[in-house]
Amino acid sequence: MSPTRTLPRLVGAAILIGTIATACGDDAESMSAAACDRYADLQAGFFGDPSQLGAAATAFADEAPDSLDDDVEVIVAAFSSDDPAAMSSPEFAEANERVGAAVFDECDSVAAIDVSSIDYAFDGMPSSVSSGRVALRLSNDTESDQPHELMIVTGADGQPADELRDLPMEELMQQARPVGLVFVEQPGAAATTLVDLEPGTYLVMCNLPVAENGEQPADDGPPADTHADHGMVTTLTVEA
Ligand SMILES: [Cu+2]
Repeated sequence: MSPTRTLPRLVGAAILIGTIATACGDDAESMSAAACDRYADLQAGFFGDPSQLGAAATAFADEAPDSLDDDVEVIVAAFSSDDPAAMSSPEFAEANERVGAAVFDECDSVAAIDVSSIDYAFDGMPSSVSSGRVALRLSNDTESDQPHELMIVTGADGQPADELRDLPMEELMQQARPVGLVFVEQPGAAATTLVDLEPGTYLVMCNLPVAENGEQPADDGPPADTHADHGMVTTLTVEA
């Protein structure tokens, strides 16, 4: 075969390989729709059977981009562990923040909301949002070494948010159904959730106890004030 006839074939093959390599490269570098769906499933799993969280994390890992492999491995190990401390390590916080950033930047959503949690308020939380999949990133900007969370709840029996809000905390938690949660233990860290919100009114709150000098109150001690008692509570209207 003459060189002049071989060349076009080689060029053709190179273009083909190049196309395939580029396609794989894209897939490997960013969050696919399937990866985003599995991340939303994993987040919803916080409110289901805890023994299924490891499987949900693995399902996400199967779809997550290769570029996040190391971080996803840390997340799967933490979610599969019987030791709750696995989610308190700085290594988990960093991996969770990086994966959350990819979700926040790359997953389709009706709104991507960046909220700062301070002592004691949510900064940047809108009062309304369109229904559908919302990406919500919470950063912990405490100045007193507090962990913070953002929990989205609705009435388990259809109670409107305003009615829930007026209840004492213990009763509120009995009557509320959580639909979204982001927890950020380490000051300066951030985490992201993907939550599918239906139209309605919701309460957004941080139910963690106020810590003294960074020390959480003992479980068997007197009931502590919650961050919500100090102002970390607001309503969210989800428009149809
Ligand atoms: Cu808080």
